[in-house]
Amino acid sequence: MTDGLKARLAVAASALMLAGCMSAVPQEPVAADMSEEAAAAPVAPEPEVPAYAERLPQDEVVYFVIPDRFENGDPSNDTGGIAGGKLDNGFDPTDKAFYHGGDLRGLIERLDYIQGLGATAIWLGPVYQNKAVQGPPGGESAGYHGYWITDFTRPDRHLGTDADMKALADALHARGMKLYLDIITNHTADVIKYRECPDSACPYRSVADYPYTKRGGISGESINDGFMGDRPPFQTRENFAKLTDPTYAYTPYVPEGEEHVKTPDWLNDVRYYHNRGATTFEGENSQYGDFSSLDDVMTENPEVVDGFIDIYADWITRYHLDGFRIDTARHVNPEFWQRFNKAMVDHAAGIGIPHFYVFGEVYNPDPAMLARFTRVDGFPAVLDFGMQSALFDVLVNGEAADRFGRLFKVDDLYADGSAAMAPTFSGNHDMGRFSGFLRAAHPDMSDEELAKRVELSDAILMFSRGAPVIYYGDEQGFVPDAGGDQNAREDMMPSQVATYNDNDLIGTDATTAESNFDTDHPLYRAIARMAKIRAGHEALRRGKQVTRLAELDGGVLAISRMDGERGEYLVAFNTRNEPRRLNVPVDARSTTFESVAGSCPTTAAATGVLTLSMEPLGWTICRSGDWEH
Ligand SMILES: [Ca+2]
Ligand SMILES: [Ca+2]
Ligand SMILES: [Ca+2]
Ligand SMILES: [Ca+2]
Repeated sequence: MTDGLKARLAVAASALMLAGCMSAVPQEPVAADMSEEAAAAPVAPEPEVPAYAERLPQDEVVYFVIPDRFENGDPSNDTGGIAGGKLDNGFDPTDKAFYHGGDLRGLIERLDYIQGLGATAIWLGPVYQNKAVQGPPGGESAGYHGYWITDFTRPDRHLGTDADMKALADALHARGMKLYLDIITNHTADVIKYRECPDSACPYRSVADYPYTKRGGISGESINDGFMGDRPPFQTRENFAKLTDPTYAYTPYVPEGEEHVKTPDWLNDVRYYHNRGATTFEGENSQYGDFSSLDDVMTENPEVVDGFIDIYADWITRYHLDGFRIDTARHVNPEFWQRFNKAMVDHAAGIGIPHFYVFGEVYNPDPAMLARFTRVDGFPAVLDFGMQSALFDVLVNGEAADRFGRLFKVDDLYADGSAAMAPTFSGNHDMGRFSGFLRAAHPDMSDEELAKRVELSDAILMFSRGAPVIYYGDEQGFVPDAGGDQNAREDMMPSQVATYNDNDLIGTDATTAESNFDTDHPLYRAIARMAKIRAGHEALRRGKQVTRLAELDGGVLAISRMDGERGEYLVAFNTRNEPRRLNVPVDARSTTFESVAGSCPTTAAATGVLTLSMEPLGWTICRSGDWEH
């Protein structure tokens, strides 16, 4: 709250200063010695940068929301303006696979709640117009999640209008909060079908067995004469102009009546898609295959790259967005990202967004695989699936704290500064919630222990390197059924889904059948307290991280966040159920300490040693006295 107020005051102050400068301009005498050339050069006005935009990505606490599942601010848009029933408009609040009525107006109404949690940025699930319902007869589900886009240029009418989107962005910025939008370039909705298998997924047909220059296989008739393939150095307009016949692997077509269902219109041309059949998420097909029949875009084509740059730069311009979370990043070629990511960051910088945050979803726990996307594909950051995996191994599976030690040791694999601003998380809308992992692995675990372990997972996210992401509902103790995906996309507003409403939530007698915006929930309060500590100490957000102790057999992890040359914050986590008293290495200059959270001795036990007493599943932050120079 205080930060928000400060940011608002700062925005107001900078606006006043700008107004002052502008009125002063006419009286400004032109320097006599200024060369003619310099005097004639047009002065590009520096875009005004509001105070919130000066914060670094690692300063934020990010709150991830799926808008359909949050709050219904406008029941009149529940069917998205589409007539008919559930299979037409996708609305059925009793079915976890369909729209539930949440929208952008509802989200605006709940910003006090989100800001009160200590969140400083929202990661908003995709808001673009989706194909309302997809799937074979009997297996239909809806685009409530937003990942089945038809119109990339406007919000889905289930969620609201362009004006609602603007109102949300403005409301967040007025509070000094940032808005990150989930974007997709890998695929569109499932519109394109193949003649060979119109009602089911066609198996993948590879580039070598079904080359672009032969129809339907290596011995087929010659087509696309002179096309040199989709790889560098042939990713040129001239080369792709020769790819005119899309029947190299299958015979793709757009069903009648859907010829112009996608916007912008270029997306309706089947030549801009790979059309090679279904992905199994491995090898070549990971890049070229269709993800659940979603039309996989030919992102190697420079026209496609330009098209997506135009689409998403326009969103930045219209809503002054602060970042993008990029879906399915690993299913798109690196050359696409190299151009696209730079274009987004440059475009944002040009309109006064100096730290535009692009973070990719690379669904892989291996830090080496994650890091390559920061080094090769040009992602400023990637979602830290490695951290998620370590949290799981230690807090769910009981592995030793050294699991974290090994994780942090390879932070240097990432491009410079990227690990420091990686978005970290304990669960998500795809894999499920951390509470659910704990409950599934330990059905008999007490409510109290479950709550403590969830809180500890949040503490590790909050106080170690990176920007913590809280998945909406975690702070209300939601515990989803196993399986992730739809099971972990519960409603914050009163739910009508039976399989949600029978869940036993942590720290409350409430169920998801009620409205769950409880600012007294113990997990909400715990996260708010941590976020406040984080906001109040710059080193806990930006400080270089040093691993002090990551026990080989035990459960204690201790790290220092260095406060420049002034001192350090020793942060320790006890991931096991036993209390501990132990010696932890610290900087030799840190001789005195004070507690920021938990119990801290006031002096070092010996030069460079702090003796800590830790509660079971507790966490402690001890700040050193200022070093003498
Ligand atoms: Ca609604
Ligand atoms: Ca398709
Ligand atoms: Ca792809
Ligand atoms: Ca259930």
